[in-house]
Amino acid sequence: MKIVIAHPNAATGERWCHELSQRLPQAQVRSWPTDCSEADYAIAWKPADDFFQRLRIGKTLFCAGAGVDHLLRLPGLPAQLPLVRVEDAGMGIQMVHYCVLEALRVHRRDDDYARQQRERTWHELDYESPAAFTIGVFGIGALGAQVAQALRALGFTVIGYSRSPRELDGVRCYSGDTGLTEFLARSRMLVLLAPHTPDTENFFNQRRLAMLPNGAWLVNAARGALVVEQDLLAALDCGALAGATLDVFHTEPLPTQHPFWTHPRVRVTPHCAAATVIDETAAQIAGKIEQLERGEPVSGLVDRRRGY
Ligand code: NDP
Ligand code: OXD
Repeated sequence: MKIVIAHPNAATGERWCHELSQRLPQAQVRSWPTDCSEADYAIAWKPADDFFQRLRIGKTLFCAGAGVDHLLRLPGLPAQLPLVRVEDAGMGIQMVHYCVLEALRVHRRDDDYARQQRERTWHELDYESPAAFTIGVFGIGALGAQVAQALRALGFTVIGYSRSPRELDGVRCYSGDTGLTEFLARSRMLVLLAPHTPDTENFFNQRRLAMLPNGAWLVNAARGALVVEQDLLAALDCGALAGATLDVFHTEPLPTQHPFWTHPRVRVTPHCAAATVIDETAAQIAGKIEQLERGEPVSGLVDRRRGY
């Protein structure tokens, strides 16, 4: 069995090869670029544009992360090639920490206390019960559901929104157009954890950002393409939004001249909310390859029509 790993960082690619070879000793595992032009399986993260022209993948393509948008956009992706994404594999706990950190910062008014310290002001600000602070999680799949449950365990009121109707313990879940209106109107903090698809691209435009309560906070840990950057800047500048924590952007790395870098109401992180944990992910993928070799179905198969 031949497996090719394509990763933009050569050293990371070599780590992948090592982890996969340990788990599938019968396989020939190569790091891309390689002289081989055919493989049974490939595992890819943001491969070069000519990847599918230069490699024929016989059985299945695995994405080395949760979001497959970069692979679906790549020219020459064979229409019938099964594509499988990573399901959690150590990303959930990181995403929980990222979003909990932001929720506590905003709810406990961390920025205000930091400002007061700079001004040497001793003043206790009003405390609001977390139950009165509703956090909306847009996208309650593998990662979003864990984030929602963790925030709920901290006493926040948590609501969720998904493409299809879902149920989550203790979380009021919304879907559809009418659901969206109520969901957004209640979200004092909005956490984006939905994939970048044709449906979600530029979803958070001026009109939908204006549906949030005045002074809401946006956390985008999903993909930059979900948000119209100019509309977000305008909402921040006029004070309609109190702030935004942004881990993902239309262009990454975020260009040095981009206004987000210096905006007083924006916190920028470099797409680090949840990194792929190579050993856990390699174990997940190796397990799925074994299932496929036995002729069994695997979870995490991407539905090309939905785009995730
Ligand atoms: P899942 O596929 O498990 O969950 C996606 C969720 O989004 C589902 O609840 C789905 O709805 C919902 N969704 C899809 N389309 C829409 C839509 N049009 N409107 C509303 N909701 C929608 O994905 P994961 O939880 O594993 O990952 C989510 C995303 O997080 C990834 O696609 C990736 O872009 C991003 N990510 C970012 C990372 C970072 O470091 N910043 C790290 C890892 C992932 P339904 O339940 O009905 O299917
Ligand atoms: C992912 C990511 O999708 O790291 O896995 O963004």
